[in-house]
Amino acid sequence: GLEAWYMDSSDEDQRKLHRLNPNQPVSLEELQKLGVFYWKLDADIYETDPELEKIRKDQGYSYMDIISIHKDKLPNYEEKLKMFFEEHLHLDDEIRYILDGQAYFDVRNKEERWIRIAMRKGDLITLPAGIYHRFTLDETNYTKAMRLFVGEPVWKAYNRPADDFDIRQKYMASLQGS
Ligand code: KMT
Ligand code: NI
Repeated sequence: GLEAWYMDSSDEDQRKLHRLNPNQPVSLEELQKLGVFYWKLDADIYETDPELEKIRKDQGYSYMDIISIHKDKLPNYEEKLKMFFEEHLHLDDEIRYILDGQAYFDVRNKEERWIRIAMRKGDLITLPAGIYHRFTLDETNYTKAMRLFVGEPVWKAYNRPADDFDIRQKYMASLQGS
C-alpha cells in the first residue's frame, strides 16, 4: 500500500525524504480520518482500465487530463514547482493518479503536523477540499500524473492562511470526533 510518515522539521532540500529518526509511519486509516483516500491501480493500462473507469463513474470524475512534471516538459517548471510547494488549499477535492515516476504530497494533520505521502506509479489519491497540503517532486525529478475533477476543473490554490473559507470550516468540522 501507500507509504506515509511524519516529517522532520529540517529546511533541507524539499525533495529529500524528511523522515524522523526513528521513522514514524502514518497508516492508511489515519489518512482516511483526515479525509484522504487512496486506490492502487495498474498504471500501464490506464487508457483502457475498467477499474479506473468504475472509480471515475462512481465518484463523478468527469474531467481528466495528464500533466508531466519535468524540467523539459512543463512550461514555467521552476515557478510551478515553487507554487505547488507553498502550503495551500482548494475549494474542491484534489485527485491525482500517478502514471509514471513518483512524487510526494504533504498534508497537515489535525495537530498541524506534516505528513509526507509517497506517491508511486499506480497510486491514485484524493485530498479533500479544505485540507492544507503541498506537492513536491522527489530526487528523481520527474512524474506524470492524471488530474481528475468533478465537472469543469478549477485549479485555483489559496495559500495559507485561508481559514475563512466555508470549505475550510466545513473540513475542520468534519475532523471533529474522528
Ligand atoms: C496542487 O494543487 O497541489 C497540484 O496540482 C500538485 C501538482 S499535480 C501532480
Ligand atoms: Ni493542491
